[in-house]
Amino acid sequence: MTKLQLTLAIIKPHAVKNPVALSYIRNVIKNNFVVIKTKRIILDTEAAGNFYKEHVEKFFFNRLVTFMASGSIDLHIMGHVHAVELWRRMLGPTKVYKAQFQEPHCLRGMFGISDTRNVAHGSDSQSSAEREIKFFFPEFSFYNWHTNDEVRYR
Ligand code: RTP
Ligand code: MG
Repeated sequence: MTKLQLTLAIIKPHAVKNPVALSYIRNVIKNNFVVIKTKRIILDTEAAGNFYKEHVEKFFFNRLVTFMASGSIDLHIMGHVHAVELWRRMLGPTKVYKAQFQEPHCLRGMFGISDTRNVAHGSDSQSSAEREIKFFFPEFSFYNWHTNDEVRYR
């Protein structure tokens, strides 16, 4: 059996609140990945800051953390042989002006509002995916999820 690579996708608060964006994104996910676990949560600013701690020195850190704690976010652990790269390709460039002008059909090109409100997060490597999945799903088993944890996307 081919081993699936896992990644973590987080739908950001403005997209969770937008029914058109949310249903489009959910369909893209469902049609391209095996969705293993999903969870809707609200982060407090401390947890959001922890999640984004690699960016603590950046000028956008406070607004990113405040925004990510401003409403519900949807977490998805999802699998594909090239999960990390495929999801980031579907998201498109971080900066929305680039997304809109260079790749208007990517998710950030279609639904991004600003560099902070750029629709969704995607792990940038397998090791980031592992860290991020453990951050939000500490009980998740990387070794036997395929036998115990797979759930169909609802
Ligand atoms: P992500 O982690 O969200 O999947 O996005 P990314 O790898 O493409 O971008 P990264 O450099 O990791 O930045 C994390 C999040 O910080 C926000 N950001 N704002 N100039 C800005 O205002 C700015 N630059 C980055 C974005 O929301 C990005 O998703
Ligand atoms: Mg990143």
